[in-house]
Amino acid sequence: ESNANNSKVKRASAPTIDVRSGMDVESLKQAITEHLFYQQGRNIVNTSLNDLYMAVSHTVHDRLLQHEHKTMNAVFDNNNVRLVSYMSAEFLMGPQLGVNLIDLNIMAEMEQAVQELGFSLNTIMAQEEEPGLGNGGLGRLAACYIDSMASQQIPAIGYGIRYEFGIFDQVIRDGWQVEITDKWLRNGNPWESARPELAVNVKFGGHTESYLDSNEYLRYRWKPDYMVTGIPYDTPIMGYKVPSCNFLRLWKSEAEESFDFSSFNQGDYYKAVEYKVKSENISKVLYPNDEMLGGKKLRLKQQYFFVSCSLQDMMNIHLRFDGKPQDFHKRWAIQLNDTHPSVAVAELMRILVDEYHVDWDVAWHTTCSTCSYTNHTLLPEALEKWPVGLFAYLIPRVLEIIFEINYRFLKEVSSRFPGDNGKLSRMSIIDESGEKFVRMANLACVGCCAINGVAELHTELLKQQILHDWVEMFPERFHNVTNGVTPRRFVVLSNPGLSNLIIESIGDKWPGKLDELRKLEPFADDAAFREKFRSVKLENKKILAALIKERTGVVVNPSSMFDVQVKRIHEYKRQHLSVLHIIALYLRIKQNPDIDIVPRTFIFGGKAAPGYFSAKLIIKLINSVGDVVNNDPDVKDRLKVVFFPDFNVTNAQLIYPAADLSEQISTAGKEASGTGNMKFSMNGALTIGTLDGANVEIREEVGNDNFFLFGLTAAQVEDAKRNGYNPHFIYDNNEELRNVISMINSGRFSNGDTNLFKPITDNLLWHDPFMLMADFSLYIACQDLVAETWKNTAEWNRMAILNVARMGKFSSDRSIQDYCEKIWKVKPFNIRKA
Ligand code: B1N
Repeated sequence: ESNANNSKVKRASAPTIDVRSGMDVESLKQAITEHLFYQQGRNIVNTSLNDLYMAVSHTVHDRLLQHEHKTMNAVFDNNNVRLVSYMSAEFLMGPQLGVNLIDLNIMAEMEQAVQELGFSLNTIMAQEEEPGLGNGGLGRLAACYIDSMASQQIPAIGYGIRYEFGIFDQVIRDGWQVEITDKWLRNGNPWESARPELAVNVKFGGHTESYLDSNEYLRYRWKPDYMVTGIPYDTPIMGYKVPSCNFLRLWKSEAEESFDFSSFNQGDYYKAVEYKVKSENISKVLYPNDEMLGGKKLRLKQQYFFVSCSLQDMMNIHLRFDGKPQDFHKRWAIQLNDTHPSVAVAELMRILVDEYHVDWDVAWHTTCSTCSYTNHTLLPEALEKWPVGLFAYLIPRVLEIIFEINYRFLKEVSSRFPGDNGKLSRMSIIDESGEKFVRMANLACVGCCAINGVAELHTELLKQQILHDWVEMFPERFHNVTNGVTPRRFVVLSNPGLSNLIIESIGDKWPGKLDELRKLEPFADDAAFREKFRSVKLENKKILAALIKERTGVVVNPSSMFDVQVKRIHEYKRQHLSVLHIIALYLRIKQNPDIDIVPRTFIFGGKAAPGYFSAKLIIKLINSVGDVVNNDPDVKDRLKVVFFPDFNVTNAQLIYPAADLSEQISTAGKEASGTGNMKFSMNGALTIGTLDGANVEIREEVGNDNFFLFGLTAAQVEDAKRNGYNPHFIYDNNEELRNVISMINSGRFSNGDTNLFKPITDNLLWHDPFMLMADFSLYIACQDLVAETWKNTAEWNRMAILNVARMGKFSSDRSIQDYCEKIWKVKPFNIRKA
């Protein structure tokens, strides 16, 4: 859509088979050597691995562009197609080369091409710096969803921020987390194309004024202090074995040129430089807080910046293809990934009313019909709110529009619920209980035609708790869409052993149609199949064991049970509950060194928010317990504790396939969904978990007998809190628990320092907001059952195979189908038939 032409734009059609499109081994080899020479200035004999990685990736990128070009031509030429705009502050993409080869169905051809050039594809793929533009589940979900939208042939654009620095790299020094900046663009990014011709400007600061337009209508305009330019960078997103290719459009902030020059011309060079720095800072770095409010001014600037850029871009596309501004909703369905982009509701109103002079009521209908909102958390500390003063200072016109939306909305509330002042103050977009705040969730709920939670339990709790008033007002807006993950990345790419075994048994349709895995069920009772399944798992564990040795120095036994908890470090996720279990086992060994105990390797991984003291102390505790347990001769290597540093998508792809036991042990009612839980099961790990988030549905699918359940339910947790929960009482009455806590407090894991871990143990004994004490004995009993089951290898593998076979529901393809039917009302668009 780059030719700025006022009539319909046709792109020149791309050539079909040449050095940039051929998929056979010879064409690929030729393309790689050409890229190597003309782009990297290298020959095959003097190339570095990175230059070769770049040449291979450019070769693949060329082929993606052809598909993207054809898809977008077909979509935009059809005025009846509604596109999805998935707006997210985070896209945790992970490495691109492998999945693109799978989607294009040329993995084998590329392997051979690279081999004939004298290299190995695995080594080349390992060169890739992953784009870690997200914190955890929420950002990775966005990445799975754009993969599934392309695979389901849903025309879509992912809109976000091109952070120069993604989530920090984690290193462990002396057991503590240290954060290193993630310079992911250092060696260049072969997957993106800058599109400076599609740049847009975003206003900041200043004031607003009213004026009369030529028809004597009262209008408002915003006189900003300064403007920032957004430059889009596009990355093609290929569908799996279909010709559709969407793209991810990420915005980079730069100083607005003319502004810069005016300042420069006046001779104030330093002011111009300062302005340039201030502008570029907006897309500089991802905030590393997961479910914790930062409240930083720059974060609000990031949100408004990418939302405004994206909406302007969408409007430009809409108008270029003959749309009327008020028909925006017919062209676009916007999904707001949590409240981070929810300022879109007000910004779309501003664009329609101020820039295109659409009547308020018409504009409001357009806006509400365009936007939908997904909530991802019930934790109060994650609910975004911004001081009204900050809004007024940064985006004054947007605040005025929010006030107007709120004024009209509250009138509606009082006519529906006369005299209910509590409801009015709870539902108001403005929190006026103290210092005034703009509540972003309320803005989203007012301006969106659909609101959804991310797992059945989560949606129910959302309706009962934080959004109860909204259900009474707008019951038809509420939906559940249970999360999913893409089996292309998390099984086909990361677990080739298992994939090939499945293909041998039931064919190769399942990666695009995951319900097909049901056909594996009968194989669970087939001893020969179970043996192959076991040996695939063992190979994966050997690979991980080698990596653990390399990264941590710890030697682990691949035939021990790999008991894994990888996810962000957070008290509600209860990594420390697993630590209590480890110490309990250690104590059993110390009390009886000859005890018969199932050998286990405990593997932890995950990042803590840099300012989250307790989470960082939990990392230190894990490493400290590991130092003692791993080196105690009494243990005889039966227990090992490993903290795998820098858990990211790349490392995750090596960890899930090697897991035997998946720890999903959050306090019931706290984890909205979880998605790691799904990745583990798909790779044949058994879950030990609470009835929380999507665990509930996973257990429903795999069957109660194939899931290790323990712990209080969400309702029991609430009851216990209401009735005055007393963790110390539980401690007083459980000897094993007392011994575990005393061992920590004795300084045994801290070179005699009895204070180091006090903040953790004191919190557990006196507050325990996440109820570890209440669940401790249930967890230990369940872990004993896990160990008993492990002793029966045939039974364990039978259960694991059934887990794999019953994961169909958790493909992100199913989630996307749900969004299409329940929320977006869009259908697949077959570009071959278009
Ligand atoms: O979103 C995932 C869920 O599977 C997880 O259960 C949930 O914890 C996660 C502020 C968040 N909720 N909220 C966030 C991330 C970044 C940030 O700045 C909040 N992440 C989740 C996908 O639905």
